[in-house]
Amino acid sequence: MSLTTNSHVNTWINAMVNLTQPEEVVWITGEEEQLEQLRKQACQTGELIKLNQEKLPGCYLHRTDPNDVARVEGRTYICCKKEEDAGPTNNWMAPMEMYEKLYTIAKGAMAGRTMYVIPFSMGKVGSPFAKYGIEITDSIYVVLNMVIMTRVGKEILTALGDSDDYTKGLHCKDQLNPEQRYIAHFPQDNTIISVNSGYGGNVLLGKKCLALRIASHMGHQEGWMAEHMLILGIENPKGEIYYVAAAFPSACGKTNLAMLIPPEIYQKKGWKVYCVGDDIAWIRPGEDGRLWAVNPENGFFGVAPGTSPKSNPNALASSMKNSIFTNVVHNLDNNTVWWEGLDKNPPSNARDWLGKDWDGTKEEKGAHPNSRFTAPAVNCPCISSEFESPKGVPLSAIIFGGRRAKMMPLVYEATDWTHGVFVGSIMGSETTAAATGKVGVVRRDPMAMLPFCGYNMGDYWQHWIDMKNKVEKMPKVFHVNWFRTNDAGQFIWPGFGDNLRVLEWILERCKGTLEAKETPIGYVPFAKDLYLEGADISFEALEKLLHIEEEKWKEEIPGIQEFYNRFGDKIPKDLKRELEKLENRL
Ligand code: GTP
Ligand code: SPV
Ligand code: MN
Repeated sequence: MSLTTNSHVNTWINAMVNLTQPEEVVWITGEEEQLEQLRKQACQTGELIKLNQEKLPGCYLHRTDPNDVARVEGRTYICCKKEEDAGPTNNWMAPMEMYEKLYTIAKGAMAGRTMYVIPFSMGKVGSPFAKYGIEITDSIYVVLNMVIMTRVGKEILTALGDSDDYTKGLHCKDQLNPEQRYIAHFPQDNTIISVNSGYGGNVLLGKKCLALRIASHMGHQEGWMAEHMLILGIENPKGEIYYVAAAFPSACGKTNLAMLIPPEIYQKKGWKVYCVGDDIAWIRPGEDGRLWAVNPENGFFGVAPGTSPKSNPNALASSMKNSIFTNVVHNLDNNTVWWEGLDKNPPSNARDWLGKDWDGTKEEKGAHPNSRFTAPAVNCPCISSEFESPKGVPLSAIIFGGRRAKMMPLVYEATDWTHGVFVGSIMGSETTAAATGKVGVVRRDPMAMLPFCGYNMGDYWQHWIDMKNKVEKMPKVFHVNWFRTNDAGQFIWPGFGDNLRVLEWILERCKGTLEAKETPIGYVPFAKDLYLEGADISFEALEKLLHIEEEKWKEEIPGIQEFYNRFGDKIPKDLKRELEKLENRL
């Protein structure tokens, strides 16, 4: 029985039922009773393992197929009408061709299975900026994750009314065949189809697929921006709160920065940090001439390894109830979970992420490097009071960052907005386990959006540049790198909570209260202006982290040129000019 009289929705659902041939259709109402029934069912089939309910109330463990552990960028497509609108950084296929291919795969794919219909909202239901979607899936795991990551239930259908303004998402696990795995986006039809995967960003269609790829296209049309950014609020001892957004590539520190705990000495002085979002920001010009950001998500899909009471106690606390763990170690002694970096005591009686016996003495890791927790945002001890605010928070600064072992300074500031867009466009970062492929190779990842921009990246940069005509008081733009290493391969900057020291400098620059050093790449702090009291780093080491190695920067130029050349006419003139200016200054 359909939960709505919306004929657009019902026509589409009927077509998908005819195509996929499920045994049964279940609409997700959002009611706890129904969800509890689904959890029970998933435990019976082994899809979920119910964890120790005293230590981890409401928590479950899931293992994905071993060949299905990360996003698959090579199999992710933007199927707009014209190939040039997808641009050189996206895979493209003509919409008709892709529909045909995927409908062939989806045909009968739910035979003998149940189809779940999930009405969901990205953003607060009823807010003018919310985007509604309906995901069809044959996976209970997807249902339960979507319930945490988005707003799910009947109220979305009420808010949608008779409108056809919603994203259609079809997900079929099918055979989990990696050769037939496709994550396809049809921006002109507001449609997403994902087949043959059961993993995170490939199948939780509200997240990367809707809130970044489809939404970036919408933002381009409608005059706003969908970005791969955390949003955090920083309260200084005077009680003033400033908000910043930061774009780092996958597994490069967004969740950590979004929930950071100030160093003790900062806490004593009265500094506080509030998390608004850890992965996605929708950013619009506000009526007051500033840029405002909302987090369209409702939970965190965070990297487990490295999350510890020391590195990120807030993320850990968030995942201690009503959460789902994916591909971590199962501790059989007390029916809890473990991952590398949680503590120094791996369980001795356990199963690894593959479900094999594991005792912590083996060479192989127990948790997959891209193992994750799915945790409700409300669990976060430092969640911002503005988290639910429909208009979001005003941005003082936008911060780009990457994972660079060499060369890239701890922090630098762009000279103006256009230069800031340039700084974002030339971002490079070492690849991580968040996507399949080689790890640790430097690649260009503009604005951390390489895998997530739903249209031509050249047009995207122009859209960024043009925002300055819509906004009077643009945020200042910065670039950070927490990941410089010494000759022994150890991180030099202490990172994590100590990153607040860099944020403090950034806020001072936004207020205009601090001088900075002019360099060929932009403004860099004088080492004396970063507060180091209580930090595990010497002044000399900091000076090195702030030193601009001009020779190494010169070596970057040809790579940037080559990257820009791939965009042909689409490369904004302003960016070409910024590159020439950089070259001349070096
Ligand atoms: P996605 O969810 O994939 O978008 O990742 P993310 O950007 O939210 O990354 P996350 O905060 O989960 O961090 C990923 C990895 O980087 C973890 O192993 C962290 O321990 C590590 N990390 C985060 N912040 C820092 C830091 O300041 N310094 C160092 N050295 N490592 C960090
Ligand atoms: C990322 O890879 O940037 C993530 C995880 O946030 S996923 O949802 O799988 O894309
Ligand atoms: Mn992410």
